[in-house]
Amino acid sequence: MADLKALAQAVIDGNQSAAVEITKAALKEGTEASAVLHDGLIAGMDVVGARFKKNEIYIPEVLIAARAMKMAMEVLEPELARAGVKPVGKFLIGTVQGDLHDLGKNLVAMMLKGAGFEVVDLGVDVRPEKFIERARATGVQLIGMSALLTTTMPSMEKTLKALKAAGIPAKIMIGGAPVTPGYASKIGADGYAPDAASAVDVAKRLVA
Ligand code: B1M
Repeated sequence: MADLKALAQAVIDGNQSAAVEITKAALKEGTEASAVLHDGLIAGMDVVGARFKKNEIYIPEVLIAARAMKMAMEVLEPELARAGVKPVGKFLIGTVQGDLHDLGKNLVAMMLKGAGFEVVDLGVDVRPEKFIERARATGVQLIGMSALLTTTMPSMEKTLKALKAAGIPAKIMIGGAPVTPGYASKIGADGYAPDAASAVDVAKRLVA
């Protein structure tokens, strides 16, 4: 039986090799990829976030934990994506300008792939011009923006306005810890989701 508590602890400790090995072992013995994700990796990162908030740990520890989670997520991604059959839509995603947080955005991208979306990931610190250029080049139906800082939320509004001004027809959805449904409607986004699982529901609704 896979020890997902040990996996959470590996993330907390920033132990990359343990995080990868436990993830591989759990998948090999048939543990659901979503359980590995939620009960192992996200559970560990939640503890890291709470400790960081209380100043019990600092940025280097958080970064090391985030790297461990990222390495394990690379192992998990094909399994999460396996459920997808044919693309139900094309989705362009990125973390907005000024913001370097990508774990949540990567999870959203993975879940979308798992749900059958073709995902174009622009990475982090994405300028509005880059969103416009890639949206034009790929002809996506949906664009997703992620922000984890209150100071980078205005980049969402700036990007959204730039996309509209450039005549990009794609629907736009936003998310990230500080983002609220109220903010989404205030800036005129077509959708908002609080987490990766509901992001899939919102995306499906927007392409329906
Ligand atoms: Co930063 N950081 N960080 N950080 N960091 C937060 C966000 C913070 C809340 C910590 C705190 O103070 N308690 C705080 C922001 C405060 C605020 O503005 N409200 C903060 C700060 C201040 C900073 C720095 C400014 C610190 C500094 O340098 N003084 C700095 C900024 C750098 C920058 O971006 N320019 C910084 C740096 C970093 C690290 C590099 C060390 C690292 C990021 C590593 C990486 O991402 N590769 C980091 C981390 C890891 C965190 C915490 C601890 C964890 C974030 C995370 O990955 N969560 C975070 C504290 C916390 O959240 N408890 C914190 C796990 C992830 C799975 O959840 O990203 O929320 P999340 O994604 C969720 C949902 O939000 C949603 O679905 C995801 C999955 O369910 N979602 C979407 C996300 N995007 C979506 C898009 C959608 C839909 C849903 O549609 C398109």
